[in-house]
Amino acid sequence: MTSGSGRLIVFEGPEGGGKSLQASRLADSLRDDGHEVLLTREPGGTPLGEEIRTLLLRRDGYTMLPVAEALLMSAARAQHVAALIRPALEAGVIVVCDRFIDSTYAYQGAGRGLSMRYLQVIQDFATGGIEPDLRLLLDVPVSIGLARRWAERQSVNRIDAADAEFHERVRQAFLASAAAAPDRWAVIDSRQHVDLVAQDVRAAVAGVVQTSAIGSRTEEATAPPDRQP
Ligand code: ATM
Repeated sequence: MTSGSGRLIVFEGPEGGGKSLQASRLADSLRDDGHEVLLTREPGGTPLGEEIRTLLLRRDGYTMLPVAEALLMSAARAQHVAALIRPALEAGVIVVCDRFIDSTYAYQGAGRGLSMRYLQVIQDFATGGIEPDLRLLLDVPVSIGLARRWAERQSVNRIDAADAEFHERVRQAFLASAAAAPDRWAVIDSRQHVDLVAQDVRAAVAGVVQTSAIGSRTEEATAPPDRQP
């Protein structure tokens, strides 16, 4: 569980699932409901984290060992948790984060083949044990997701450019994590229209956050006429 009275809701999944758009739509709809929301992302979120992101994702950059990649992801996360996420949670804010620890397990663990045991220790060190209240897995088959990414060629990053087998291991790792802990994950089919994905996201989030707009809209829509004032 998270610390304090806030909530940590994270978007996870393979490439091309539309996480950034859905994270932003969720943040807007929670704000419309009157919640205070912090929308952020990993790697990134802080000035240092965004610089680390540039190092990690540039395609004209360095040869990078998997262990260096894992430690840089985790360094950015440590800064992010200490400077932004933990204080926000303690202040009762809903934090909506585009990727978090499960991306490290999927990409650096299953994708790159690093030891899960070491990765878990590093994540504890980086986060101080903060866990998401809900993980939204925006799932999309690798062929569709990568085609969506390559359609905007200029935005393809160093990790996107890995081979399809790598991305398949990543996707399967996310699906396996979600299947092993269905109370902590909601799996959403990202092949749907973006509006339907957004509806599924809001329905899943209603389990961890008071979403007055959803509740009242549903009640208005379903209340029989004789119960209306
Ligand atoms: P976005 O595509 O969600 O912006 O994330 C940037 C990349 O960072 C993404 N790569 N691709 N392809 C996933 C990768 N990533 C990791 O490999 N490990 C992590 O811990 C995180 C947070 C992201």
